[in-house]
Amino acid sequence: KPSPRAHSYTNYNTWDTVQSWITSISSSNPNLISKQVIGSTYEGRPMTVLKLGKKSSSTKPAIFMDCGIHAREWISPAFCQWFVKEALSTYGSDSQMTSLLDQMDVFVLPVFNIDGYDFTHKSNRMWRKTRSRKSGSSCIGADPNRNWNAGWCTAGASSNPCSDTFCGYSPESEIEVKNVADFIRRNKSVLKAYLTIHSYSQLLLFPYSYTFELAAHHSELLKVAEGASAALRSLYGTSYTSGPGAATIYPAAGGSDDWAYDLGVKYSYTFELRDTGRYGFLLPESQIKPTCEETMLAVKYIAAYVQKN
Ligand code: ING
Ligand code: ZN
Repeated sequence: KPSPRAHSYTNYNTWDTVQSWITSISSSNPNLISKQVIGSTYEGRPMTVLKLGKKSSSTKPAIFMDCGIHAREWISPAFCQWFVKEALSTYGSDSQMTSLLDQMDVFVLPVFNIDGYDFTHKSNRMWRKTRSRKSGSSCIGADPNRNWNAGWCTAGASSNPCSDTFCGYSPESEIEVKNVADFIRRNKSVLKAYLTIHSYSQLLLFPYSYTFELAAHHSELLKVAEGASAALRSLYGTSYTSGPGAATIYPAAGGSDDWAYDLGVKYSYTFELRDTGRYGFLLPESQIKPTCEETMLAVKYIAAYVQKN
């Protein structure tokens, strides 16, 4: 088996490279990272969650962040890798990161839809869904952001297995969704925020997407999103729009942020990173660094808010 190409924070890494990076970064930083496998993908790849935070004798509140729910949104896994690097390299020098990791844990799932991500590197760059199969249909995969039990398949989703927004045969039919939902349910008592990273459109979305009804905490969610967007814009002028999913992008049921919010994780946000369509999913590697740098400011803004609330 050939060894994977070297890992780089400013390139789009293949799954094999990300997997080796997960192993090496966690073994080189045992005081700040631990890892746990939360299950396997449909094709049998391990889903590993990294837990970032200073070890503590008492239970710490936590934030969960996933990247790469959709296979072709390559800037998203690049951001999770960048976040982990920044957390480790600025702990002890950046006062905000130090206090965050002293007081809270941040769970990071670097690639959610690993089978799909691997498929975009090897066969079809524009693949979005999982890679599950079911007898009776020749079409492969379901949309892992339509498969959560939140208004499941009632809006902006398709029951046609050949559609790119296929909601799946039932809520959590996709093993990757089930694994993450189980992890979030298990850790529900400590989880204060759920962040999920997508691209593209430059939006900071929050519940709801499955209905036009406003979330119970709408005003606060909007205020925090606007603060985070302003922080992001301060670096390179990149402009983001904040709002509830249904009204800001489109109605779409079965999304992870709506599900986490209805479970009780109040600060639940979907990021749609760069750009607004010039390159779309094919964002050039030259934009990885500025995109990740500006996004760090937004994520840190939300984390700081959650930490004090
Ligand atoms: N956008 C999201 C999608 O799954 C979204 C938008 C967010 C839908 C939250 C539902 C809930 O369609 C992309 N680019 O994937
Ligand atoms: Zn997406």
